[in-house]
Amino acid sequence: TVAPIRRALISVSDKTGVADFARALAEDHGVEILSTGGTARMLREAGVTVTDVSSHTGAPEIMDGRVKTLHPKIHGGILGRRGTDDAVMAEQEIAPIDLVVVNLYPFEQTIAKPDTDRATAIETIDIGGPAMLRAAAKNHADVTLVVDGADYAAVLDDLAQHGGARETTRRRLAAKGFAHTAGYDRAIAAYLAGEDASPGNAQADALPARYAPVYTKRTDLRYGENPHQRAALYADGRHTEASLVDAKVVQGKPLSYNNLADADAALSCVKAFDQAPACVIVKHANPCGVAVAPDLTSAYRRAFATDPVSSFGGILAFNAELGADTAEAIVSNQFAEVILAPAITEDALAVFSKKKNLRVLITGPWRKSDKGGLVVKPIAGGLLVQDDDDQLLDRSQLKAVTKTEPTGEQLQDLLFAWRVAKYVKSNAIVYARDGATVGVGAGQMSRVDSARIARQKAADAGLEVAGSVMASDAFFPFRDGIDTAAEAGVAAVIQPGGSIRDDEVIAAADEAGIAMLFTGMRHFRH
Ligand code: 93A
Repeated sequence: TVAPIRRALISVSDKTGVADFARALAEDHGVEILSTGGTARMLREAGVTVTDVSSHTGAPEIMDGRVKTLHPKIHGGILGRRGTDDAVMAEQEIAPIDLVVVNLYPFEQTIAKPDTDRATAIETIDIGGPAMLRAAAKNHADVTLVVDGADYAAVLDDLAQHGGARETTRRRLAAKGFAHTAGYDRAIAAYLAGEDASPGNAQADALPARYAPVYTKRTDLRYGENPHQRAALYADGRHTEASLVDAKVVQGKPLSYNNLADADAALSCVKAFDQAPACVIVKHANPCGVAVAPDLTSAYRRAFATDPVSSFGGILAFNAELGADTAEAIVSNQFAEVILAPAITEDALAVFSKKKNLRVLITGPWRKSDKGGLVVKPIAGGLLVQDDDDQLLDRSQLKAVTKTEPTGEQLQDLLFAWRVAKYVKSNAIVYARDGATVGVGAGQMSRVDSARIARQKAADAGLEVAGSVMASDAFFPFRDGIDTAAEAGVAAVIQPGGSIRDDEVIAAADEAGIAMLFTGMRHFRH
């Protein structure tokens, strides 16, 4: 069935697009518009004819707006059952309200600002908005609700094509409304419980507000990890730097599920480098080449050289503005799935535009360290929640445990390799030299296998392992990992230490004349 829309109540904090929507309702469909203080003012300025809620109800907005729509003429107008309640509505002079357009005081955005005091936060708890929203959603048999400007078009479409709101539209919007208030109340509850005080509080009783925002669907994806899996992309609604969800997709086919997952791995790794231009190439969620260099083109060439075979169809991430020379270097050299950078010059975009299918993303700038996130992993019957692995290595904690100590250059490379290893799935082994990876061994069940694979990959790529350094994301349980490194000619090793066989492992390094540092910190990534 189709529900007519003759009278609408519009009361919104986020006023984006609402003037055009209201104008279309009034002028194209003859809808009478009721509105609250700020919204009414804004609509009038935009030339839309509006009736103030206060003149409609005969009750002024009072208490600095705390009570503006909480009135039987409003709630009766929304909740009245068309047919059943007609008599009482007539008797009480309650005019039906067929469309409710609300979005709430921006509570989460307000508390996210560091200078928000408690009184301001409390005043930002919307009461009238959720009351109308819930009323409209409850009575969706007759009433249409819009909480998201993205749905303005759907309502206008229904009006244009069906002369009112279709049942499917009303039901969908009602569900969306209750999801919205559910998230809103959860954020308030978490705030009052003091759970949002620390940025990523994995140990809070309830998931912290900042991790339990309302996820809204941004887009359906063609499929998930495999073609038989359905998938979609949801946005958490908060503004985050270098967001992949909000990144500008300049060109190319729509991003797939795997593209987005790999882009995320590439972005998080490249963000770890803030001292020099860096390039990260990811395949199947693992970096297969990483390099820092004086310029992005050299960084790209060296990252690619680590593993040209795996880099085919890779996801390439950069940490600085990407120019035409780098774009040329990529396009003339390889097939890539996704390129992403904080900024890309017009000239570079012109180069990329020749590759129609290549997906190009501009993320916008990011700050040096982006700390305080949570990592969530679903398990049977629940969720594992942990702080993001955002601890940086404290250099003063580094301990030289071998007879030889690393040279200055080796130390630089050890720190580079350690940084990369953090983004490689465990068991992670990274060989590196002169600010570039030489071989990456990822995701093996045994550490010595990862060491062998990294060495084999370096050999396949024609790279010399001798003289390079090695990083291991966790300690070596046996000396075999070091023996493998020694055979390959590795000069220095960085690893957490802490195995019961550390003595044996250190002895293996000493026998081979390898310098070894313990970090005291582990970087498992599963
Ligand atoms: O303070 S309230 O909880 N009391 C109300 O009666 C009320 N009615 C609507 N806040 C209320 N609203 C909210 O005002 C809406 O949800 C919307 O977010 C905002 C719009 O106010 P204005 O039109 O004055 O900008």
